[in-house]
Amino acid sequence: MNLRESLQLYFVMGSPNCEKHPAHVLEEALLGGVTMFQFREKGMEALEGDAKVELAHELQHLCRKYGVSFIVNDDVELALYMNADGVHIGQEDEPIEIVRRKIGNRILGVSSHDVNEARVALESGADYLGVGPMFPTNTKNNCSEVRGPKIIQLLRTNGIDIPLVGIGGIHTGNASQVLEAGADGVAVISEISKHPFRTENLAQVVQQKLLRM
Ligand code: TZP
Ligand code: ICP
Ligand code: MG
Repeated sequence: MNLRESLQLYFVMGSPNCEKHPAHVLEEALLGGVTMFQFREKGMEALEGDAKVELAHELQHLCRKYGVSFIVNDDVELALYMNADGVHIGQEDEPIEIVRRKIGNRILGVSSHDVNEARVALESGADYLGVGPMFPTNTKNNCSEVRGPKIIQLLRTNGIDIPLVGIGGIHTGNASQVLEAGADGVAVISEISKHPFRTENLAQVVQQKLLRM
């Protein structure tokens, strides 16, 4: 699978997002057809120190078992220490060029909210973009304003053709709007972390939509 294909159904999660053990949630999600995983251990009651590293290893092991890339959110040092497949950073994190230098040819994802941020990200060495929030979401506090799928269309018409996913409030009922707008896939937290047994439905919606486009 190339990167664009790997982004089709991108599951982002950490222990605060789960109602059952994160390893159990992730394995159900992998069985349901998740194509990429991001470990995002953030927010209230997020694990730190050894407990964070231990959970990360457990989840990485599962990703390897299913042949799915394991990406670490924000924590570049953890990603290097674990030999993760990549890193995802936001606009408030370390500068993109510096992270690129640190991680070599591992996958680098960058959150972008408009055409300018997207251009800077791709010129600075991003491999893919996470664009959002697509729809209202309660999962991320201090989330920036809802952009809607039209921001993806705007990026595409402005020549931004690198792999990208929409994120924020995406579920089985609205995922196809994000793909129609030109995304290569959808990134989701709660739709899978709260209902991992329903992953297959979402995977089917995404695959059907992409096949017909
Ligand atoms: N970045 C933009 S929106 C968001 C992140 C991490 C949260 C997405 O969570 P959910 O539950 O899929 O809306
Ligand atoms: N996009 C993706 C893919 N992951 C994130 N953590 C984010 C935006 C904020
Ligand atoms: Mg960040």
